Amino acid sequence: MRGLIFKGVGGFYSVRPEGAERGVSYLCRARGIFKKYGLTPTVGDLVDFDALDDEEGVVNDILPRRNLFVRPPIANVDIFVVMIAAANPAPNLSVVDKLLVSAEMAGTEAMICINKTDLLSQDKLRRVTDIYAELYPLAEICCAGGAGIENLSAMLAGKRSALAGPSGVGKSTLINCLLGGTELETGTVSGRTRRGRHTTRHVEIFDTDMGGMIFDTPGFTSFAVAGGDVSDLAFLFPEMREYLGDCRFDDCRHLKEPGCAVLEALALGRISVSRYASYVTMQREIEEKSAY
Ligand SMILES: Nc1nc2c(ncn2[C@@H]2O[C@H](COP(=O)(O)OP(=O)(O)OP(=O)(O)O)[C@@H](O)[C@H]2O)c(=O)[nH]1
Ligand SMILES: [Mg+2]
Ligand SMILES: [Zn+2]
Repeated sequence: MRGLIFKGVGGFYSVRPEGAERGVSYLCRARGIFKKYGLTPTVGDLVDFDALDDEEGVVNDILPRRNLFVRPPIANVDIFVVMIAAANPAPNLSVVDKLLVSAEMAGTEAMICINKTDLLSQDKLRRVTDIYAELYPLAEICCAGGAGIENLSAMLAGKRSALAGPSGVGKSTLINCLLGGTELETGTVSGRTRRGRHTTRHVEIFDTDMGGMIFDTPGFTSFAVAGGDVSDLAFLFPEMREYLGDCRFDDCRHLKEPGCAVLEALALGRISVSRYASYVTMQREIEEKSAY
């Protein structure tokens, strides 16, 4: 049978057979051969599986993926929603940019969703929105009061959307908002450190009423972009792409090279200082990794 992995916890995969109604699922292990080839079934995968009885099964094969993310581990995503909070926790733009880069690497549509707009004035929010407004679709929402939820819901209608972002920004709260009747566990944000409490521990897919699916994922505070497979990081920054042919050196890394078109665009304010800082951090991380 064919089915969708909609949840994965500790080597057990919950698989819903294609065409089956909500609530029908098999708890599956992956066949031993997977480990041998370094394959890991991932939430979002379409798989071939055999039912052993009414409740359990074995995953035989993973059907070709449209895309795959390592952090959070998800597959076959239509739109990758980078979620942050206006405050509590304060936006970490370096994490935002890493997530956006991971979506560019996966070749997936990306957008930014800013929650908790009740906690910050429009004026202060603009410091963040000004950076991204021309780069990615933006949605401002307030799960607490409901503002912007309908608009976001329309943007995600019919798609497989994945919510990714730091712990405590409100990913699970948003899913509870979007899906009447769902009661995902949500956590508070620690008063002292202003960090989330890592309430969600595994990835899970939910059906939306707008004919789509939404992935809840565990939050995190920091991560490094995968090194080996990034050959030209600047291509993963949409605002840099147009300058890339114009640098004096073909192998320009856009760090300190003379005649660099990216640095020139930065000086002219066409590339934001914050985005460029993220680029430099990621480029250094990638170079350190490949030095091993
Ligand atoms: N003020 C305010 N608080 C909100 C809003 N949305 C969510 N919260 C609160 O933010 C806290 C964290 O929400 P969660 O939904 O657990 O966050 P999460 O992103 O799922 O966190 P992890 O599962 O740890 O990754 C909860 O206490 C929510 O009540 C909002 O719009 N405004
Ligand atoms: Mg959560
Ligand atoms: Zn350059």
